[in-house]
Amino acid sequence: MAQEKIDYTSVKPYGDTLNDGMTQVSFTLPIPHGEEAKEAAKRLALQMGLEEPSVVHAMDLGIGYTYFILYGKCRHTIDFTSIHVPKVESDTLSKKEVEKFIEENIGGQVVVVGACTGTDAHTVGIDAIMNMKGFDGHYGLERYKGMDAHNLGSQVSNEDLVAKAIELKAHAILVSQVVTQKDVHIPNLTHLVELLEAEGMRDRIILVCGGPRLSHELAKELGYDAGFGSGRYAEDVASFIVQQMVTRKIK
Ligand code: B12
Repeated sequence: MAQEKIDYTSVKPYGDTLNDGMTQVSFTLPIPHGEEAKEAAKRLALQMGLEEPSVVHAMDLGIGYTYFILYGKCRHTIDFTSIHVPKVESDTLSKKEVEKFIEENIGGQVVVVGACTGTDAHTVGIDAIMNMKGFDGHYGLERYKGMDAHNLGSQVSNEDLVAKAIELKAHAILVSQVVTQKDVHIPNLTHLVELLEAEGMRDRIILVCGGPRLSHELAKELGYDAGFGSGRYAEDVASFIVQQMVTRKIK
């Protein structure tokens, strides 16, 4: 089949044929299940920009709530060529390459301290990056030769994290923030930067945050060196840290 030419200045969702706009959405409304509910969902989908919406699934959630899945044709397009997202600018090396890089360019151990901070109790993200067994087939920093990784766990205060970084003479601090309700992560992440500045150590430490709703752009805005979101692995972070150490001459 010949590849159809795609106009990147005007793309829209694809279902069966290019540019048919076919889109699936799902949502819950606080209304009782029934024909009126389906009609309400369709009208809402129309307002969302979906033409010819059809309800393909409506499920009674009880207590007057209904869950819907709808299909429709998206009438909007997006200019893909106009999109530029700030991204972490470092080459991702494999675990072996990172280890070789440390041996050849750094020499000693790279000390990394990490935690999920504030009231946030979600340990899985920081464990995925730091723990020996890693995540999704990618080993964590604890398994890297040349890295001395300390995972402090969750609900760690910024004060304790900084104290540990000082005690261990850390080269990098990793912070995980998973809960972002009511923007609770913003003051918490900012507070850590303020503490590091007050200790006079911000310039000589690599400060990285991560979490499913954190972007590199936000991380930079808040005074971090990098931010990593979903789908990132230990090697992305390790590569960034070791390359920064060399560029910024952090010892
Ligand atoms: C498991 C889980 C829990 C468990 C956590 C157990 C544990 N030990 O971690 C429990 C049941 C305790 C829990 C509690 C709560 N949870 Co919860 N939880 C989840 C859930 C289902 C999965 C999270 C997870 O483990 N993901 C897997 C990991 C591997 O992914 P990740 O965290 O994104 O990490 C990756 C990247 O983001 C990145 N990364 C993450 N951190 C870092 C750090 C660095 C330095 C770097 C480089 C990269 C990095 O790398 C990782 C690998 O790629 C999510 C929903 C979901 N499906 O995501 C809700 C979710 C995160 N929870 C949520 C909420 C609201 C809560 C509670 C507030 C609920 C309540 N009302 O009590 C409490 C909060 C408790 C607290 N004080 O924090 C919301 C958060 C909404 C928001 N926008 O803030 C979510 C999204 C559910 C939802 N849709 O509402 N939760």
